[in-house]
Amino acid sequence: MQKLKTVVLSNALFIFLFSAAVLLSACRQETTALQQVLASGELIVITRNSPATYFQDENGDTGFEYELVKRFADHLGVRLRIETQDNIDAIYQRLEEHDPQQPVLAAAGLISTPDRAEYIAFSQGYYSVTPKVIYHKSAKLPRKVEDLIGKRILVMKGSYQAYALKQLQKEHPELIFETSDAIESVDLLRLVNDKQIDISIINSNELAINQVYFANVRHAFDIAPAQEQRWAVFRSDDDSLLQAANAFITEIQASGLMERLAQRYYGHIEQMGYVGAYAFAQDLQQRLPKYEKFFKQSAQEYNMDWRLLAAIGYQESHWQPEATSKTGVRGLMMLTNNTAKAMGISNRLDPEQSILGAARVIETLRNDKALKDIPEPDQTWLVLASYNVGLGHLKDAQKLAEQEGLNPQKWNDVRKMLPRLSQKEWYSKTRYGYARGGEPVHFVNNIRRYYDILTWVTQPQLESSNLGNTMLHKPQIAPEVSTNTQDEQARL
Ligand code: BLG
Repeated sequence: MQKLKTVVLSNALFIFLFSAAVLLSACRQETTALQQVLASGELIVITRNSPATYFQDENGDTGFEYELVKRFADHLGVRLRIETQDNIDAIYQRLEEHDPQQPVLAAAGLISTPDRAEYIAFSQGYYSVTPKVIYHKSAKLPRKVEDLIGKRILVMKGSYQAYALKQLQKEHPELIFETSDAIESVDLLRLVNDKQIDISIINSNELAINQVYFANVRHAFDIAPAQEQRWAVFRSDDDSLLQAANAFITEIQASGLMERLAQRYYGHIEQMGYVGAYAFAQDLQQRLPKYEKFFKQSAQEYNMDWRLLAAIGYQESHWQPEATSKTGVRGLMMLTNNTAKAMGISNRLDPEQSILGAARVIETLRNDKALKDIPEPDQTWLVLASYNVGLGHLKDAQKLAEQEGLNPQKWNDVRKMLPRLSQKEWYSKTRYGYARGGEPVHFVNNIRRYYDILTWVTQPQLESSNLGNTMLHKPQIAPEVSTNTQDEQARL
């Protein structure tokens, strides 16, 4: 009897355990990767540290990929956990070895190649790039693959570029190249810039971000047609996370957010042109170091970001202390005679004094009652516009904004009004009258761009370079940069 009881009991226990196991596994099966992410409240993203993907500046985490995945996490309503790997192979390996209970997404400017297809599933494309051959400007321009033969070529291990070169080797067996898993695109640019290698291949977006630092680098032809960058996950039957990513990508492409982000991160070549970018790179190395200490001193004295002062200086004179405008305004920071006098500056052509004068103008403007209570970053942009066009005209534009039902405290609204100051129908009704109102809009746009570039110089990736060593790394106060449109979908 006792024995029977035990058997019955152990049978019951077995049935119970068995059903529990079946139930559990059924539950597990039903929990998709997306549900796991939502339940854990956290999206784990694997990326790499590079100017085109993810890096940190004085405001914290940033980078094109970072901005995208941060918005994706917000969209899912979860926290973002960023994890970096040292190279592309390591990123894919991390996907392959991930704990199935903790889904991970890779967002690192990845491009799909057939050799990854077995283990890795890619999202739809979100940004198109072309792989560009780069070389030193003193070398002969390579025009075709044959011109690369016999050159010292180095690319990132595991990258699309390495894959593309391998494909080309089938037709051109004499094409020899090296790969390294210890370098990033910015290192490759530096190696070409310093003539330590002849050739590398980097994506157009990486070139766009970095061209301004490497004055000796030029790009030749595209080694392959345009490729789509994609996010990636470990390949499995469960594509829920990838589906959610695809829906998100479609959405931000349709809303124009993707385009705005791309403009912000990769747009300065488009705006400056390659020639402008080469010139900036040169001036960054040759001119800025001479005046950097003056920018820092004045910025510190008036509690502002030295790079903002430097960006104004580049816009005003390309860091040339003897610059003269058509209207007779002079010096590195282009002070008018009256302004110089008002700021206690005796010699406008002395760069140290000119910079100090400019810092005082900014300090005066941001303490003026018309501007002092305006939140950042708008205050900075409105101060800059006043620096250029004068506070009276700026106030006129603010008034026009108000009359139009716009917000006089928002740069995006005021900048729409400024050009009206050169049209009689509008300026005739203003207090201060005619002004070349288009100029301050252009002025502020350019300064923001230069300021962004100068900010990127402080990227950790560049700190080891010669260029990085000449720059100060942390500002006193960093006004928030960005914003092209209204309060908008985040900072852009
Ligand atoms: C600015 C002054 C403002 C002044 C306005 O002119 O100069 N800013 C400085 O001196 C820093 O103070 O406003 S006012 O005080 O209310 O009269 C208006 O007079 C300088 C501007 C003028 C501009 N650059 C700094 O941005 C300039 O040189 N424009 C001419 C360009 S071009 O050569 O004709 O193309």
